[in-house]
Order: sequence, then C-alpha cells, then structure tokens
Amino acid sequence: EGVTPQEYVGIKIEITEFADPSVAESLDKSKKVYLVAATLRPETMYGQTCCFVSPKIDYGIFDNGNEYYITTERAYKNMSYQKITPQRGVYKPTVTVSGAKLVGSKIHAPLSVYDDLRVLPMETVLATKGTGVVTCVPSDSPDDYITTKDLQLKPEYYGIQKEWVKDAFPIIHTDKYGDMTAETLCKELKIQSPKDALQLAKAKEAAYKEGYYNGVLSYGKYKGEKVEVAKPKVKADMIAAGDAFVYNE
Ligand code: A2H
Repeated sequence: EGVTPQEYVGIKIEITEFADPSVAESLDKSKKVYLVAATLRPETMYGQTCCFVSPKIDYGIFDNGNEYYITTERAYKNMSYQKITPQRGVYKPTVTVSGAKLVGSKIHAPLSVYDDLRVLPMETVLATKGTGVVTCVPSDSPDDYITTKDLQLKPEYYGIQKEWVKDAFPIIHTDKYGDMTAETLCKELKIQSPKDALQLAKAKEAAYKEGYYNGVLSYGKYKGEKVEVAKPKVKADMIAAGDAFVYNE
C-alpha cells in the first residue's frame, strides 16, 4: 500500500438474482444487496458490461442498515471508520461467500447502457486494494478489455456462459486512440493476456492520461463535454442519486 491516500468512488451494483440462491438464505429478503465496486473513473459508468470478482477471494455480505453491501472484510472495516456504515468499528459480516459462488449472479449497474448484466470472474483482482470488486468497462480499461477477451475465448474454462460476456460500448472519444481506447492500446502494445502485467501497466497509464486530459464523452447526460469537466459531475450525480459514495484508503 502506498503512503498517499487514494480516493475511490464506491459504485453500488444491485444483485437482482444470486447464481447460488443458498447464499441469500440467511439474509433479510426485504433488503437489497449491493456489490460495491471501487473505481477511479466514475464518468465511465455508462460503459459497464459486467462486474468482476475474484473467484479466489472471500467476500463478506454486510448488513449496512437498510441494505447489504458485498466487499472484502478489509474494505468494510475501513468504511466503518469513514461514516459509510451504521456503526463505527463494527464490521462483522452476516454471511461470508467466495467470489466463485457469486459468478453468474444477475446484476443491475447504475448508468450502464446494458440492463441485464452478470458477475464474472477476474483472476487479477487484488484482495488488498479497493473493495475487491471491480466494475468492468472494457472500452476504457485495458485490464477489463483483455479479461473480457479471455472470458470470450475460454468460457468453459471459466465456468461461464458466452452470452454473459457483453461487448465493449464506446463512451469516450480521444483523437489519439479513437472510440475504444482500451482496445487500441492493447493492440498497439500487443497485449495478449490479463497476465501481461508490464504492458498492461503502460496501457493503463496511457489510457488514463489521454482519457482524462483529451477525452470527450460521446454518450450520456454530459455528451460533448470534456472528461475532466464531466467527471466530477457524473460522480456528484451518482452520489446524489444514492448509487455511489466516496471511499478512501
Ligand atoms: B478502474 P489503483 Cl474505465 N484489483 O475503474 C485490481 N484492480 C482494481 C481493484 C482491485 N482490487 N480495485 C479497483 N481496481 C481497478 C474503471 C477504470 C479503472 C477504467 C479505466 C482504468 C481504471 C473501470 N474498471 O483503472 O491501483 C479499478 O478500475 C486504472 C488503474 O488504485 C479502479 O479504477 O490506481 C482502479 O483499478 C484502481 O487502481
């Protein structure tokens, strides 16, 4: 972990149907259940195509008052000291579930152009960063793009159905990389696999800089506005709608 604090936006992605219904057995059925994804790019939420969890990570389902949050215990503990949860320092999960059991669950992701999304596996998700939940935006995130490609190539290996993997949807234009920044960069840098960590780090850096300073939104309420300008607006809108909150670590 670095020494400088990182500000994430926690995106609330509702689970509308668990792939394994036994996970929900001991939950209060009147409360909604949200995966909380940590992102640095709230302005890209229109382009969400799935939500990634690591099949190897254990997640907690935490009673957050009127709703449940799914995150790592580590992240929920941090949240409990940031006035995000009902009680400071209280972070015992109602249920613990492995990411593998969540894969295939149906979800609703706020702002996404798609309304019938799924939870899918991503092996490179770190347990030590954010919430351990990553929302997938394959148009603008090289990691998300190359993991999506891998899932489409080997659905049986991952124990998923091919139709669960949606194509990238263009949301941001840059003159340098076009409408699908992540795809352009993965091709330019010859990235073949989610494990090409070195090349992916380069692609991420380039995508982030170009998108932030020279990107223009091509979709949604702030279509035509620069990313730099629209980003805080989309973030504020999502927070006001109760679809997101600020989370620091
Ligand atoms: B970003 P930083 Cl469109 N393990 O959100 C691996 N990656 C994680 C993670 C974890 N536990 N938690 C969050 N992340 C991802 C959107 C996005 C992101 C776009 C483009 C770039 C990008 C959609 N996915 O990140 O190490 C999340 O993906 C490029 C770095 O704290 C989060 O923002 O800098 C970002 O990495 C946080 O990474």
